[in-house]
Amino acid sequence: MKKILTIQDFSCVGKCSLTVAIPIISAFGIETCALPTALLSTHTQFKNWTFANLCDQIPSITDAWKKEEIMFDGICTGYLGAVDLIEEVKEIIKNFVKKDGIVMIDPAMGDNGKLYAGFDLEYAKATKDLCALADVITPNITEATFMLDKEFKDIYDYDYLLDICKELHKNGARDVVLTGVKKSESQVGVFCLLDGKEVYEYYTPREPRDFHGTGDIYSSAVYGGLMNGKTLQESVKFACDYTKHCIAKTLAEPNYSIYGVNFEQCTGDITEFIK
Ligand code: PXL
Repeated sequence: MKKILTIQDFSCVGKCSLTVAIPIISAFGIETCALPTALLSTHTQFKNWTFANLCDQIPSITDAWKKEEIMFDGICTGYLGAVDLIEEVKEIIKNFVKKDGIVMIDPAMGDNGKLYAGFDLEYAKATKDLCALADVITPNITEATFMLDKEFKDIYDYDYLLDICKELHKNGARDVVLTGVKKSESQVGVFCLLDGKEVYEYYTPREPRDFHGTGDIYSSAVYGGLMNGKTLQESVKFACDYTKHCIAKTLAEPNYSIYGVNFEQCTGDITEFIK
C-alpha cells in the first residue's frame, strides 16, 4: 500500500483542504498521512473565521519523523496559509519523499482574478518557488497569473493558456494542469502541458454556479489517480468527471450549501475508476 503525505490547512467546517484530501485520497486505496499547516474555524469564504498558524509545530514533528525514519511515496500540498509555512514545506519535500515519489503542488491562493483573504504578492512569489519543486502543479488561471506576474484574463485563447503553461514549466514543474478553464460559456475543464511538450485538454458542461472547495476535490482526485499509476491524462479526465458529479449531487439537494460539495456521495466513482 502506498503512503503519501498531504500538507494543507485544517478548516473545521466548509469541506476543503485536509477534510477533503484525506477521505478522497484514502478512497483511492492510499494511506493518507496529513500535516495541518493552520487551523481555521471555517475556510475563508465565510464571513467570520479564525486562523491559527501551526508553523512552530513543524520542526519538532519533522525531527520526530526523521528519528522514526518515516518517508513517503509522494507529497501533495494545497492551501498552506503563510510564507513561513511555505519555507517549511520546501524542506519537507526535499527530505521526506522516496526516490521516484510524486510531488504535486496545488498553489491554492485565489480565484476569479483575486487572491484569497490574507494573501499578497509575497505569498504568490513564495508559492511560485514552491511550484519549482513539483512534478505536477494544478493552478487555476488566477493563481497562475499571480505567480507569473501576468495579466489575468477572463476571456482568453489557446495561445494565452499555452504561454502560461510554458512559463510555469520553465519555472520548474514537469507537468502543468491549468484548472477552471472555460472553453466557452457552457464548458469548463483543464488545459494541460505535459513535460513542456504535449497539450491535453478536457472539458465538461459547466454547472450554473460556483461552489467553494471544488479545486481541492479536483486536485485530490488527480493525485489519487497518479498514485494509482494512472496517466496524467486519465487522472485529470477522471477528476473533471468526479468533480462535476459532486456538484450535480449538491445541486440536487434542496437548500444546498455553496460552501462545499457532496463529494462523500460520489466515492463509488473512485472505486470504479481504480478497479
Ligand atoms: O482551496 C480552497 C481553500 C482552502 N483552505 C482555506 C480556504 C480556501 C478557499 O478560500 O479559505 C482555508
